[in-house]
Amino acid sequence: MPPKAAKGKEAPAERPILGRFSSHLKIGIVGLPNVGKSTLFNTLTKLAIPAMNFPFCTIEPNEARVYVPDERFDWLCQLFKPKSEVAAFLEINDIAGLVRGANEGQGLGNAFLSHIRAVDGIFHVLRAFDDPEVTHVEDSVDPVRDLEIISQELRLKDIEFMEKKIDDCEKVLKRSNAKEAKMELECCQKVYDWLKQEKDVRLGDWKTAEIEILNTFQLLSAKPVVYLINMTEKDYQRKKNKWLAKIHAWVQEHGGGVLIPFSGVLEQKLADMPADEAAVYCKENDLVSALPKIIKTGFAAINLIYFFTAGPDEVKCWQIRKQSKAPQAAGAIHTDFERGFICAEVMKFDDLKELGSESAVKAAGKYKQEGKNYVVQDGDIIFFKFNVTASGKK
Ligand SMILES: Nc1nc2c(ncn2[C@@H]2O[C@H](COP(=O)(O)OP(=O)(O)OP(=O)(O)O)[C@@H](O)[C@H]2O)c(=O)[nH]1
Ligand SMILES: [Mg+2]
Repeated sequence: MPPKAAKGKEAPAERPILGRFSSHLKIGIVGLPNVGKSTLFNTLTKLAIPAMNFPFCTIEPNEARVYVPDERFDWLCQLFKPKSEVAAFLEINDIAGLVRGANEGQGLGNAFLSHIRAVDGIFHVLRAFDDPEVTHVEDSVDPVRDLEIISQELRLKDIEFMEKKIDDCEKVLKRSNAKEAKMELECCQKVYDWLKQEKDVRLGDWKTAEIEILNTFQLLSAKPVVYLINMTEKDYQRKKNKWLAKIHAWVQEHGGGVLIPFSGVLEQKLADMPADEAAVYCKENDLVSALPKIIKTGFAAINLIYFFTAGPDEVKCWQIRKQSKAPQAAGAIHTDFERGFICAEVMKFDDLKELGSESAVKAAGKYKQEGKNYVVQDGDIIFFKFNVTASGKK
């Protein structure tokens, strides 16, 4: 048996996450032209109707912030009836359709690919609906072929990027024999070979040092993907579509991932109805909008979580990256909180819900003081203690 970890020592740190180190992350809607990307994006943004209690904020015509629905947040707001309520949000970008050959500049080509580079995760929209009225760039509906096209385009662009990087590293090495440059070259070659085997960077088992190098590249095939399957309302309602099993098999063969069926037409219809009418329509037809699931899944896919601060003044979701430790999480509120961090007082949402009040949680011994190595968990309710005088302020 391995020796017991000394008291106060934490388990070995998890490997860093592939992707930008930031809590301002976004997800992009990607797919072939005419598969329903903008329809999906527009229905998401239409949820701004205040009556639906689902506000959003448009940044650019093709960028929106959509609030993340969360029953825990709603429950906390009910409990504290705060003056201010701040939910978590997901930033979504609608990206123009990609075509075969984009990596060589076809269609919007490089501009398109640079838009993908700027996001942290991908909603890959697949067309699984037949409609002779809606043209298909590849002339027939075949989402499995489309999966191949898109994933290949992204990898080809990464290969091109890695070729340049390898070139750069070799140039640097000619001038000096720096250890870092050598390490970077080795890593680049490894990634390049991986891509050449038609594998996405996201699926590699990279070492910590390699991930640190990879995170400076923003490779397209390194980004997490959620597959959204656009089908007719009828197929969505009966949960059957002839492509589903094939798409599922393809995704499993390519490293796995989350698949979410939805119907663009249905979501559009619901978004165009008054909220009460939409609710009746869903009930009568035994339907549930897929949008909340899409938003929640996208948020988690780009490695974001949030913790709550909750009281009569404000109930707020603070977005942080998964694996953040308590001082970093405190820094999301204010840099002073991070600098002068003393401890985090943490309640688990489920405990508060079960016991009903903070004092009951305390009485049950479930109100915990956590130190600087505590890894914050999604849904933690936290009160930070910090020493402001450390920063020279009162
Ligand atoms: N029948 C049917 N048509 C749809 C569905 N979703 C979108 N469409 C139609 O398909 C066409 C293209 O939809 P968009 O949402 O603009 O497609 P897009 O993927 O954004 O296309 P690009 O921006 O050109 O890449 C429009 O005429 C939509 O009305 C769907 O679920 N079923
Ligand atoms: Mg579009």
